[in-house]
Formats: sequence, structure tokens, C-alpha cells
Amino acid sequence: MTDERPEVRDATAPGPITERLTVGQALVRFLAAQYTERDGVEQALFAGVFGIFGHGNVAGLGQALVQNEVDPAPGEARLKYYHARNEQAMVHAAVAFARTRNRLQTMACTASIGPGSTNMVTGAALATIDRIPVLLLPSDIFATRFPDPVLQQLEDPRSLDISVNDAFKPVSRFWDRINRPEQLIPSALAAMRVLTDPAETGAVTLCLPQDVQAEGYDWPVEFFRRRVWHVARPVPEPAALARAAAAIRAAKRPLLVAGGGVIYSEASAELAAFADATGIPVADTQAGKGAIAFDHPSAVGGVGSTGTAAANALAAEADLVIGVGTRYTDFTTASHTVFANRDVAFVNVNVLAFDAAKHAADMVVADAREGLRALTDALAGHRVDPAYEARATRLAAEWAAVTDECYHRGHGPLPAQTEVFGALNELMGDEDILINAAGSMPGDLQALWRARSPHQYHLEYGYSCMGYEIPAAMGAKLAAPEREVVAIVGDGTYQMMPAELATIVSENLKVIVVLLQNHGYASIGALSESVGSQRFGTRYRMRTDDTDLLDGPPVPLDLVANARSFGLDVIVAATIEEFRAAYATAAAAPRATVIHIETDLQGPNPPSSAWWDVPVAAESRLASTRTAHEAYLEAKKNQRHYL
Ligand SMILES: Cc1ncc(C[n+]2csc(CCOP(=O)(O)OP(=O)(O)O)c2C)c(N)n1
Ligand SMILES: [Mg+2]
Repeated sequence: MTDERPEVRDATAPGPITERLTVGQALVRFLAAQYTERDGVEQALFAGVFGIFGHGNVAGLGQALVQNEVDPAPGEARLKYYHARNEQAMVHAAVAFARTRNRLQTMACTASIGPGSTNMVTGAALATIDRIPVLLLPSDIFATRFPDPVLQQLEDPRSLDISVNDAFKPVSRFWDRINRPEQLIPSALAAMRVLTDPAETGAVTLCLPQDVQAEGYDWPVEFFRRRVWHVARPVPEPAALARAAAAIRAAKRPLLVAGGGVIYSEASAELAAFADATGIPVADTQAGKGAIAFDHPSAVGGVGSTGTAAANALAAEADLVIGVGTRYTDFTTASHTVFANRDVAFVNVNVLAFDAAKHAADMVVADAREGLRALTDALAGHRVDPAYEARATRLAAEWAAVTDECYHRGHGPLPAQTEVFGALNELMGDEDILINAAGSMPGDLQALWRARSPHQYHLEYGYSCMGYEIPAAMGAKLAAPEREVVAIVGDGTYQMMPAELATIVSENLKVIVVLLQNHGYASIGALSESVGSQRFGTRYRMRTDDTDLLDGPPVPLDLVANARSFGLDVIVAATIEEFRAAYATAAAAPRATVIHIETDLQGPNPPSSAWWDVPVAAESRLASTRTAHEAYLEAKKNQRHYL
């Protein structure tokens, strides 16, 4: 943090100089004065506040925000207010904003007490799992407890200190409740430290009791001074670097796995330089796709359960996996099966020791960019066997042919969604942003998307949260107004959370939403079939009188009319040709467009080359389940600990 004291301060005067403000006003003024710095570039930490008001925050933070907008104190920066429609969605939007800004800038989110606050719990979990900074300000029950139980209060006979906001504790990196005004001072500072620490970052939650928000206090003016939080780039410890370099030099078939940490650290040039120098093939995770351009000679595409046959073949043989900025989810490791070489070892470069230590690795606790730079230097003169390099190149070329086929199948009568992805891949600009999170799309995209820049592929797969996509498009567009932002949304996801389309319209944000209508869950339907559950409950069907089951005709829900009702342009495309034309129209339009296209629920999807552990019922009267269980037991034999 940089020390810049206000000039008004007479250092010899006794006692602090104070200013009387409410807790809400003090918090707004404090937040507006926070900055981050990395690589010599400073930016405001908070670009604004998403909010939905209720009795918990209207008089506290709400009053402070309107005062900030219409009558700011001298020198007080503006903290722009965005009126969201759903509290979960506004956290998603804040996450997408912060991710697009490489975690150097974020948004705060204010919600009323009770349901407004607990609606943010899912967003908090997503942020913390994905390691993205967001500041959550749930309102809370009266600190005085005078009028208890207040509207929307949970009463717990065990303790009067419990409120629904305790539910944020396991999903926050920092959690506090401000029961007295002066507690805000140490708490706000601790919150900023966590938000701006690349290892610790995630959801930071400051619970603000409704009465305390409106309470006055004499604040030391230094609390409001401009503060710059320096976002660290930790360098590797020399001994750890030497061990890692020795392991890489000794490896015959090393494979690098690039995770989201490479992108947040802006380490793409260093990753490419590492690959250029060593010839080591580079695979990517959902968060890391785009860290290396798809057409880099060392790029072999996504690895794991939904990876490419190229990356998975190399993973199966690898004697050393170099994980950079990855936390090795089960999709990356194919539930501990994809790295199949008996002697496989790991070197992990990660800013968080917890991740660096995974799979009994040689740990290099460092920023991805600094770690890659240091490794490239330490490996000077080293290059993998040309035959191994050639094999990686050949495998990648074979997968490119599969991708071309998936992109241009000419499937009918309804198109396959992979053809929509192919069209988007060809139509979108290098710097445009594609957003997705849940459904059958992430798997196809992980296997097929040809990312040409570090931010083109924005896939939320840590929490794979249905409903992320539309609010995320809003957040990404606010972060990168100059880029086209395209959200791919399934019909299931759309029904879960279309509400921020209203905010997108009111903020005049030009985004493109591609709505893939397949009348159900292509994803969970296929999974259900594979585990012997016969696609049960995965189609949107009418309940019929004769069977009392959901096996009737498709539910007559008109998503086109629904989208249109938000006040944006909606284009219906029936074929890939029409989709291409619709995209061109949407791209040229000055306002947001939804493109609706019906796709085949049954695929076809890209060929799979790895497993995912979803336990199958061990006992069943259904033959479909018994068959699936046998296959499950067989596949499980390949699962192992990496020790
Ligand atoms: C909030 C949430 N609830 C449930 C799930 C489990 N889930 C994963 S994909 C999916 C279905 C998605 O349907 P749709 O958006 O239509 O995409 P499709 O599978 O058809 O591609 C469900 C229910 C989830 N990921 N997120
Ligand atoms: Mg669907």
C-alpha cells in the first residue's frame, strides 16, 4: 500500500482530525478512494456498485450512494450505482467484470437483509471458487437487537448473534460483521488486502447491520485518503526453481497445463516464450484457454474429461506435468485418470501454495509470469526430443481436422450446436469475448474453441453455474465496452435467470445473447443416459393425465416472445446460414440482440477421449443402471492418486 497522507494534516496537532459521517457514507467514501497497481499501472479498485435496495440498505448505503452521486464531498470520487434485477446475478456480473479486468478492478454489491442477501450466497461461492475478487455488502439485522425479530430475520434459539449472513462464511475469503461503526476501519482495510492479494482473493463479505449503516461516527480523515494496493507478483524461491528446472530437464515427455492463473497474471507472452524455447506441448483448462493461442505450434488444446484427443494422448504418456496457474479440477485430471503414466510427476507454478502442492508436486510458489520467465531462463539451452515435439504437432493437426468436421457437419434437420460454435469462432473478432458456464456447451467448447487471444474465451467452470451467462455478459461489457461480448445460453439456463436482460437494456449495453433452444438438458440428459437413468427429468415436457408423468408434448414456452418482452432485438435463425446472417445483423446493431436457434438435443458432440467420475447406483432393478454400473466399475480401475 502506498502512503499518501492528506496535506491538511498538521503532524504536530494533538489527536486525530475527524469528520462525522454515517457508516454508509464512510464506506462509500473509503471505497471510492481505493486503487490497485500492477506493473506501474494504477486503476480504481471499484468501478461501481451493483445494488438492490430494501429496508436493510435504503437508508444506510442507499442514502450514502445518492449523496455520492448528487452531492459528493470535495474530492470524493464517484462510485457509480448500477440497478440490478437479481442479487445473485449482480454478483455474477461483478465477477465477470473483475475477471475481464484480470482481477485488478471489481465491483461492490449491496443487498437488503434476508433474501436479498442470501441471494448473493451462490455468487459468493462462484467468486471464491473461481478466485475472483468481489466485495459483498449484505445488510444485516439490528446490532442493537431492539426491534427483534425484524422483518426477514432468522431467529436462532441457540444464539442471538446468528443471522442468515453467517451462510456467507464458508464461501467468503474474508467475512466480518460491523456491529459498531469503528469496527469498519480495521475491517475495511483487511477486506481490501484480501481482495487485492492474488493468492487469497475471492468473495469478501462485510455484513452491515441495518441500524449501524445509518449511525454517525467521527472518522479520522486519514481513513479516506487515497490508497494504492500493490498487486504482488511473487518471484520463485531459488531452490524451488532449481528443483523444478532439474525435473523438467530430466523429463522425456513433459506436458504443460495452463490454467486461469496464466491469464490473470497476463503471462501469455511468457508462456509462448517458454514453449518456443523448450518445445514442450501446452494444454489448457477451461479457465486457461486462450493463455496460449490455439495456432501456436506447441498448443494441443483442452485437457481432461472434455479435452482434445491430442492433449489427452499426451497427458496419458506424460512423465512430467507442469501445471501453471491451475487448481486441477476433476475435469482437468479426468477424475484422476488422464495422467496415466505410472511414473508421472508434477511441477506446479502457482501463486497459492495450496494449489502448488497438489499431486505431490515440486512446488514453485510464484506469480505465473514471474515463474515462467524464471523457468525459461533456468532451462536455457534445453529442448525436448524433436520426435516428441513432432508427435504433439501431428496429434494437434489430427484434432484440427476433427474440429473442422464438428464446425461444418451439415447436421439435420436441426443443426448441431457445434456448428453454431464453429460459426461464432469464425465470425467473432480476436478480442471479442465469448461467455458460457453450464450445460452441454462447456464440454464442446473446451474441445473445439480456437481461442486467438487471452480474453476471447470466458468460461465459468469452477462453479459451472446456470444463470451466470447473461449477467456475466453485462459485467464483461462494462469492463470492455470496445469489444463484442457474446453469451451462449441454453434454454435451461435462460429460464433460470434472464432478468439482467432488463439491466442490459436500461444501461444501453450492446451484447449478443445466443439462445440455444433444445427443449431440455442436452448435458444432464446425456449424463443421465450414461449412468442408466434414462434421461429422466431432463426434458421440458407437459405432465399428461393418463400417465401422470412428464412425458407429454414440449412445454409451449415462447422464449422468443419472452426475450423480446425485455425490449431488445430478437432474431430467430433456423439454419446455420441464417445464424451467420443474424450474427452479422446483431454485430452491426447499436443495441443488444438475442439470437434464438433450435439445435439438436442429441448432439452430435465432439468425440470423447476421457472419463468423468459420476458414481452409478450400485443396486438397481433397472437393467440400464446395472449395465452402467458395470462400466463404471471398469473405468474406476484407472483412477489413481498422484503421490
Ligand atoms: C444453478 C445450477 N443448477 C443446476 C445445475 C446442473 N446442471 C448442469 S447443466 C444443466 C442443464 C442445462 O440446460 P441448458 O441450459 O438447456 O443446456 P443444455 O444442457 O441443453 O446444453 C443442469 C441442470 C447447474 N450447473 N447449475
Ligand atoms: Mg437445453
